[in-house]
Amino acid sequence: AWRKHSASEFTSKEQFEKELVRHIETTLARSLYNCDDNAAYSGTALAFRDRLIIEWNRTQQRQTFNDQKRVYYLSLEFLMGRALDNAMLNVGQKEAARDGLKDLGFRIEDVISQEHDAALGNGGLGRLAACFLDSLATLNYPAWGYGLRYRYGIFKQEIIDGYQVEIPDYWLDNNPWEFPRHDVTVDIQFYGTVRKTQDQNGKVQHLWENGEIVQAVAYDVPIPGYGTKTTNNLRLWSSKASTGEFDFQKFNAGDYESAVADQQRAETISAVLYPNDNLERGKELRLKQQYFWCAASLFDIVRRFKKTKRAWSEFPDQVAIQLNDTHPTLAIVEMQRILVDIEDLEWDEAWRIVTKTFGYTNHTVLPEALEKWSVPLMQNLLPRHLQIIYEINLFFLQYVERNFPNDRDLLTRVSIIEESHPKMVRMAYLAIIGSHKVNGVAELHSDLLKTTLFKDFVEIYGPDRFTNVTNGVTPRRWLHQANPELSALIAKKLGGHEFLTDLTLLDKLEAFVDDKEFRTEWAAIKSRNKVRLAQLIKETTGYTVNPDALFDVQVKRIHEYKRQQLNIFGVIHRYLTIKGMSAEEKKKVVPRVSIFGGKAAPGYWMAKTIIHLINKVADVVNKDPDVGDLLKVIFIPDYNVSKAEVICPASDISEHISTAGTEGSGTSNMKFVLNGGLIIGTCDGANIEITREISEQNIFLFGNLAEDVEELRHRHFYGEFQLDPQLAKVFDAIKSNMFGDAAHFSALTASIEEHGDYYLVSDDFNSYIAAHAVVDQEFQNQKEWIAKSIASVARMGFFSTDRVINEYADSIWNVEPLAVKD
Ligand code: 26W
Repeated sequence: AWRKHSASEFTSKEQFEKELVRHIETTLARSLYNCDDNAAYSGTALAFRDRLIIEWNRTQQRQTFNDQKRVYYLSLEFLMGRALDNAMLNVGQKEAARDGLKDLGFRIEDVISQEHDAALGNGGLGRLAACFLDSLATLNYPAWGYGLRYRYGIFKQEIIDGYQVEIPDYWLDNNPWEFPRHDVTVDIQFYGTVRKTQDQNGKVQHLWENGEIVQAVAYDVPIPGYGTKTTNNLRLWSSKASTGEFDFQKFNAGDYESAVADQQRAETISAVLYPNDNLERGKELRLKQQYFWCAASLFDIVRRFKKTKRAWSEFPDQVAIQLNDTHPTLAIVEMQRILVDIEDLEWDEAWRIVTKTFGYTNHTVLPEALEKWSVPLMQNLLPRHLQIIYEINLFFLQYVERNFPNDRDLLTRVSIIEESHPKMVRMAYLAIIGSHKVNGVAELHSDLLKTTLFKDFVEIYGPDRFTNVTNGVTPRRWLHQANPELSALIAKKLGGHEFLTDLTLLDKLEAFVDDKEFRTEWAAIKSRNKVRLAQLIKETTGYTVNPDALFDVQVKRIHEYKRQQLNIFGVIHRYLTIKGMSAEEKKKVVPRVSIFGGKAAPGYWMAKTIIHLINKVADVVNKDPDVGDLLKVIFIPDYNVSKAEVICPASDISEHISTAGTEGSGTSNMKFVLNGGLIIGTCDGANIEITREISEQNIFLFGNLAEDVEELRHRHFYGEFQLDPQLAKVFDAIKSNMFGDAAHFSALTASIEEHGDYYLVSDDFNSYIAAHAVVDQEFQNQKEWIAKSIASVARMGFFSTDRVINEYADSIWNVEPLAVKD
C-alpha cells in the first residue's frame, strides 16, 4: 500500500513538474526565476534519482528475500557516460520529463547535455562493463558490479597546436547518481609480516600482522533496467585513512604532519584511473588499487553470504564472480586466504570452492598488455598473498608433473612464476588456474587464445575450460538513446519497441528493404544525424563540413595496432590524388569527410605522433582551395561516450582496421552497423562474425589474414621488406615538409620503413586503398547503399549484450533471472 503513496513515483508531466520544482526550490535552494540549464539538470536528475532509489531498495529486498545465486562483476573500469537520459528511457518517463521541462522553458536536450560523463574507464573493456550492467538489470539478473570510485576519470583531451594535452577529469562535484555508504566500510591491510604459529590442535596458522590499514568506503550507483522494476547496484570503493588506533597514536604523539601524510597516501589509492589502454607498467600504486578493490569487494560478498548461514560448500551455488581481464586476479588469492587463514577450511576444500566461483575473461592477446607483477614488489606489499600464490603454483605444477611426467620445459612455460630477474607473477596464468571457465571476446580471439597464448593450458585442462562469448552492445543506449529517430522509425515498422529487448526482431526489417518510402525515411534520418555531427564538429573544431559528403569515421583509443596511421596515410594518398587531378576529373570525386577521434595514453609517444600528424594534415588539407569540399580532415577532441552517441548514428562508413589477429573483438563496429553505417575493416575480432551475419555484400573487407601475419613479420625481419609504392609517395610528401617539419613524424615513418613494420601497414596499404575505391564507387548508388544499410541493421540482432549476458549466465555463471512482478 505504501507503494501507491510514494510521492516521487511520477507518471505524468504534472507530477514530474511538481517533483522538479520541489527539488529546485528546496534541495537546491534555487528560485525558479534564476534557474539555468544546469539547475534544471540537477532538479531533473534528483527527481529521477528518487524513483531509482525506491526501485533500487525494492530490488535489493527482493533479491535478499529470494536468496538465489548472484553475479558479481569485478571490473577496474566502468565507462558509464551520462546517466540521466538513460534513467529517463529505462524508467519510461522521458516524454513526461520533456513536456514538463518545456512548460518551464527548457529544451530537454540542453538539460541532458549539462551532465558530466562518468568516465571511469579507458575504452572497450570499460564500456563493455557498462553495457553488461544495463543488460543484467534489464534481464532481471541479481547482479552487482564492483569497481573503484576514482576521483579523476580518464583525462580530458585538448588539442593545442596539433598536440594532445591532458587535463585532469575531476568529475565528482555534485554528482547526484552516487550514494555514499559511510556505514559500509572495510579495513584493508598492506605490507606487514607473516607469522607462522600453531593453534590448540597443532594446526599451522599464518598470521598477517603489523601492516598499514586503509579504509574502503562504499559508494553505490543505481543501475536501472529498461522496462523493468529491477534496479541493480554498482558499488564503487573509495579509499580513506583508517580511523583505527594506530593513527590516533600518531596524532597523540604530536606527529601531526606525518599523520596528515598518511591520510593523503591512503586517499591516493582511489585517486586516479590509470590511463593506459593495453599497456601494463607494473607500478606499485596500481597493484595497491587492485588489492584494495578486490579485498573490499570480497569482504562484502563474503559478509553477505555469511548472513545466509549456509555451509561454505554452498558458496559457489550462491556466488559467481567474473573477472574483467586479469586486473582483479588477486581476488582469487584473497578468497583462498579468507577460506584458509580466517575461516579455517582445508586447502583443498577451499580451492575447490574458489575455482567453482570464479570465471576469467581475456580481452587482448597483445604481449605488452599481459599483466606480470614483480615478486619482490608483491613480497613487500602482500607477503601472505605471495605465499599463497607459491602454494597454488606448487600444487598446480605437481598436477602437471603427474599428468605430463618429465616435461621440464612445460613446467617452466606454465609456471605462475616466471624465472626472470626479478621473478614475475604471471597474472593470466593465475587467473586460468583459479577459474572454472576462461573466455575470449570474439571467435577469432578465443581461437587464438587456445592455439597460441594459452595452448599449454588447453593441453593440461582439456578444451572445456576455454570458451568464447562474443561481445555485444546495449541497444538501449546505442540505438534508442543515441538515435531516437531511427529507433522510432523501426518501432513504427515493427509495431512497437519490443526489438529493444529482443534485438533479433530487427530481422523483420528485411521485408522493407525494397520499400521506397521507408528507404527515403531511413536516408533522411541518416542525413539529419550527419547534420547533428556537423554541428558538433563546428563547435569543437571550428571547421564547417558538408553533411552531404561521405562521412568516414574512425573513433577509438589511438594505438599502433588499431592503425589510425594506415587511415591517415590513406587520407594523404587521397589528397595527393585530388591535387593531381584536372577540373574535369575532380567532378567525379565523391566528397569525403575523414573524421578521427580518440585518446592516446599520455606516455605513448607513437600514438601521440599519430594524433599530431592527423591534425597537421587537417591544417593543410582543410584550407587548400584545390581541394575544397572534396576532402576535409577532422580530429574531434576528447572523444568520450556522450560524443560517441552523436558520432555513431552519423557515419556512412566507419573504420575497424586493426592488423589481423590483434583486436580482441571491437564493439564500436557493432554500434556503427546498428545505426545504419557500413564498415570497412580487416578480418579481425568481431568483424568476422559481423560479416557472417550481415553477409559479405554489406561490408568492405581488405588486408592480410591473421594466419599470414606471423610469416609476413618473419619476412620483414629477414630483410625482405618492400615499401608499398603508393605508400612511398605518401612518405615522400611527409618528408617534403608538406605537413610541417617532417622530423616530427620520422619515428612513425621509420617504424614502417626501417623497423620491420610490425603492424603490416605497408603490406595492407594497397588493398586498403582499393577497398576505399570500392566504397566511393558504391556510395554513388544511394539506392543500393541504403538497401545495404537497412539489410545490415536487420541482421545485427546477435550483437546485443542481452544475448551476451544470457550466454554468460548459462555457460559460466549458472544463474537464473529473478522474476519481477509489478
Ligand atoms: C593493464 C593495462 C591494460 C588496460 C586495459 C591492459 C588491457 C586493457 C584492456 C584489456 C584493453 C581493452 O579495453 N581491450 C578491449 O576490450 C574490448 C572489450 O572486450 C574489446 O572489444 C577490444 O577489442 C579490446 O581491445
